[in-house]
Amino acid sequence: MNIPNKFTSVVYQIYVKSFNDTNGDGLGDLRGVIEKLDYLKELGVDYVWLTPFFISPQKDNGYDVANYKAVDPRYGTMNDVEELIEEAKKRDIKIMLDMVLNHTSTDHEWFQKAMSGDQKHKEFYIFKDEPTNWLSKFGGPAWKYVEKFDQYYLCLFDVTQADLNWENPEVREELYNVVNFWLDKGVKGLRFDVVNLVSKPDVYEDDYMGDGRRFYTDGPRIHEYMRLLNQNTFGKYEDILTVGEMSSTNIENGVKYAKPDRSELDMIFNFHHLKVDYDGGRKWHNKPFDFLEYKKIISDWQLAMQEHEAYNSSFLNCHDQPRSVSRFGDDVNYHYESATMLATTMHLVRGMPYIYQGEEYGLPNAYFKSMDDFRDVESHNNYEIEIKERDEKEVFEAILAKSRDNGRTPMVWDDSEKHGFTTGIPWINFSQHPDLKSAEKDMNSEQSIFKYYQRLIQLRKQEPVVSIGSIKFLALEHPQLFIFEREFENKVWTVIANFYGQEVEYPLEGEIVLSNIKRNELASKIKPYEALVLERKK
Ligand code: ISL
Ligand code: CA
Repeated sequence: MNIPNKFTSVVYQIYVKSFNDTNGDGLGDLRGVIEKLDYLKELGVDYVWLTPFFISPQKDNGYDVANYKAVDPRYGTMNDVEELIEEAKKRDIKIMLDMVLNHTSTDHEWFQKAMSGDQKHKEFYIFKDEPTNWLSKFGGPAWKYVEKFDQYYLCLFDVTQADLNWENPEVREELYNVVNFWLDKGVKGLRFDVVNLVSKPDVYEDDYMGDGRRFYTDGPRIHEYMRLLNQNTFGKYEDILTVGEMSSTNIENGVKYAKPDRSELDMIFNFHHLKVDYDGGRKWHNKPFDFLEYKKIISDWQLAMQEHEAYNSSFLNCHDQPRSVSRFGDDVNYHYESATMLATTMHLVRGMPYIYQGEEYGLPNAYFKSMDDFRDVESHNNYEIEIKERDEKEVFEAILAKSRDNGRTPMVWDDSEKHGFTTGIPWINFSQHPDLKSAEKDMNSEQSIFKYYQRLIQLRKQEPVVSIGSIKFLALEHPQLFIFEREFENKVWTVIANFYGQEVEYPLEGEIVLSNIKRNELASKIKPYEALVLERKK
């Protein structure tokens, strides 16, 4: 059976800075990625997505690009990128790059020219005489005053990340040019950063109901822009995989972005399922995750995308999120079970699984001891804002739970002092979890999370029921179990996952395909954090 690549592939995300350092400066680098290609091949992934390594002042770790077509020397050289593409290709691995096209660094030549008064380049950005009351995603106002012009420029993220003016066709042309530059080098995948924010409204007005996002999220011309991007860049090729990172989008727009006959993108990331532990919708206010809400969001998105033949992405981790094993699992008492249970659900729903570095051996949250350990601009900005209003301890707890740095601690390759990540001083501390397990230790253990991921990846390649089967959800009201069925031709797989540390009764029927607790009979209760796949014929 010949199933298109899109359905059988798995993506592995590398946060270059924290992956593998080969020259002892404490920062991961491109040669470090080349060095680990065999490891990735062994895991069985098809694409490797690299977070930005372009020239950047690193105010937001490379998401503030100062030159899209040059490699930041701290990560390596253009030759390294070319070698990486080549070496990956030898192993049937394709490279996916991160395109940050909503904003540039204020160090970018375009912005520098704008600041020198060059009108053409001023129109590359969004300068206004009056600001609105919109808030930045990283805290504080979304406008920065420039005395020289007595004007403000829009910055939805850090003040050093100026939003580009996509209404200006010259800007779009320049950005197509950037994308084509990398496609010409043999890049086979593209991840577009916050790309649903690029269409800004015609009129800039104050938001009396929120932080302004409703005016620029999935903005008025967004679908037109996605089609134009497609036509002018990757759409000219046969085999480029695309994913758009969609900030606060909704199902209706999500379907549009990913519906194949609209010629926009292959798939999107949405984050609604990763906000179920935001108390009252506020990121820096913790609450235990709302399991019923979580299941409802996953099933609503899955079913809507299925109905429109649009493809999903499936993920719990990335460089902006706390670690799933700490957040939804139990990284102390059921480390292996909860890591593999979560992986089972992510790999067996309908869509392309994204594995984030370290996830494959259950890397936990950072568990840092003080704010000095944190590097992330969002964490520091919000800490300062929140302690003005609330108890400092409570704020620190929230940072511990939600900081993006949870996902940015270096890889723990082995049990040596610097964990095989570096010979120098790592730019950010290793996770301080008291029982930190290395990739090497996991690999040699009876219960290897890595080996379980290998199995899940193989199943996708061997079983059409995984890659192209239909999906339906069961028992959405069950307080403890996540249950769904996949179906292809006469084969039905039931996936049962216990999201909690308590046993629970549930009737079981069928043949065991996969079990994360080596279950060999159906008579007993579902164990803590158990995941089970059962097959029956229709
Ligand atoms: O984590 C967030 C803040 O709570 C999100 O809003 C996040 O910033 C959003 O998902 C956008 O992320 C992407 O663009 C940012 C960059 O900092 C992130 O690392 C990137 O993934 C700006 O380029
Ligand atoms: Ca380095």
